[in-house]
Amino acid sequence: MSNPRRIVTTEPENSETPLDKAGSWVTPNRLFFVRNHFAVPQVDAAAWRLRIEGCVDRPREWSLDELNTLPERTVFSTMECAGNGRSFLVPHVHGVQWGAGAVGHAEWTGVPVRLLLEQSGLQPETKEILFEGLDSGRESDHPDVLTFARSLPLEKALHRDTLLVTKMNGEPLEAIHGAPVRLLVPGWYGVASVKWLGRIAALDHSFHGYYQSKKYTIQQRMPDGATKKVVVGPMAVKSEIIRPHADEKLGLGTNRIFGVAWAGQEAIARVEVSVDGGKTWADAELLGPQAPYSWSLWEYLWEVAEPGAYTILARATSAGGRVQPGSHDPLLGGYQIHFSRPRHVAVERQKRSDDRRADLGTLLYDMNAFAEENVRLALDVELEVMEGAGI
Ligand SMILES: Nc1nc2c(c(=O)[nH]1)N[C@H]1C(S)=C(S)[C@@H](COP(=O)(O)O)O[C@H]1N2
Ligand SMILES: [Mo]
Repeated sequence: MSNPRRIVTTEPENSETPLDKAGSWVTPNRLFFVRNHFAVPQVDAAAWRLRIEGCVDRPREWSLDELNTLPERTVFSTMECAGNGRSFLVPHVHGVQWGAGAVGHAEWTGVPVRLLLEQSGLQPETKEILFEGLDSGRESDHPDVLTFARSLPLEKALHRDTLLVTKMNGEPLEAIHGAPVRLLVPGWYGVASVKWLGRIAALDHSFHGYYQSKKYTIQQRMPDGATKKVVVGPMAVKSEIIRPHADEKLGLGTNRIFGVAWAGQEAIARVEVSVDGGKTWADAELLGPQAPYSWSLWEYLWEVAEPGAYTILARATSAGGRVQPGSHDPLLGGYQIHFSRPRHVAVERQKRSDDRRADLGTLLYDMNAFAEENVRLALDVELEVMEGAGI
């Protein structure tokens, strides 16, 4: 079957979710974007072992069968690459030239990392947890062969929603997304969610590997005006317009503006739309679940009486009150590109033949079923019981 994703580079594959075709709350696996630094490693699931070492009383290795005896948990979470949208930056910034589609939303299932760390006897001096993938290769600005490795602050690593994922959208995790086991760090930029995990180490110091000192860092402005280099972590608040498409020709009357919005560890509280380039704003309607980690779908029914050229903008606000900015902060470099990007459309006098509201039902794809199941709540209860049993 041909690859339905939008290819950005072929070796290794870096490809985007075709957002214009995937207007559903959950992004199907075959459409979910791929971000690889190196070739996909060949991993034999039967021979695979996950080593836990460092500041622990009982270092050990886990096989897949052993891991599968521990209680699982399911989390819905949006994953976005920190470089998503880089191709829209002016001036040009070096790196993979992502359009808007290095983002997706999925149902992730796996064992909380915390259960393994607790079994290993974490020592009190532990500061960070290091996660290392089984892929390796070279970068042009580094002399040695590199592995893909990232650390997390202890608190985030021990959060019950930080998972060793084996299923994505209820299906076995695919090789390209990190099989047999990848990390999911919900609400954080995708770079934290290390694929093809081979090793976890408890560290009594902070880790400064290539992918969190040379790459995936931003400058942060301090209260005294100075700047400091920090590692990209939690995702910013952002919205993306899915319809109308760029340069789409619309007719007079009701036009549906539709999109997604996400705010990392927070839920989305509000999305506003402007059809006059940012002079005036009106509230969009949020559709379906608004939950921490998950993106929300939104729509705005736009009544247009006058033909002409229009500039549409969307602006998201998180539950905690963070507001999507109107421009890219240069201190962020080629990462965390979350400003409201104008979408230019033309409205013409003649009536359109298709009805853009008719497909709303299919766009909402099983969303109500997910909300009714209330999967996350059910799993909360289950984990509590297991923890009480001393796991
Ligand atoms: N081992 C390993 N893990 C990795 C990467 C990688 O290249 N190697 N890429 C990271 C980045 S930058 C992102 S955005 C996500 C993408 O996950 P996906 O390819 O499943 O969408 O994986 C992360 N985990
Ligand atoms: Mo990424």
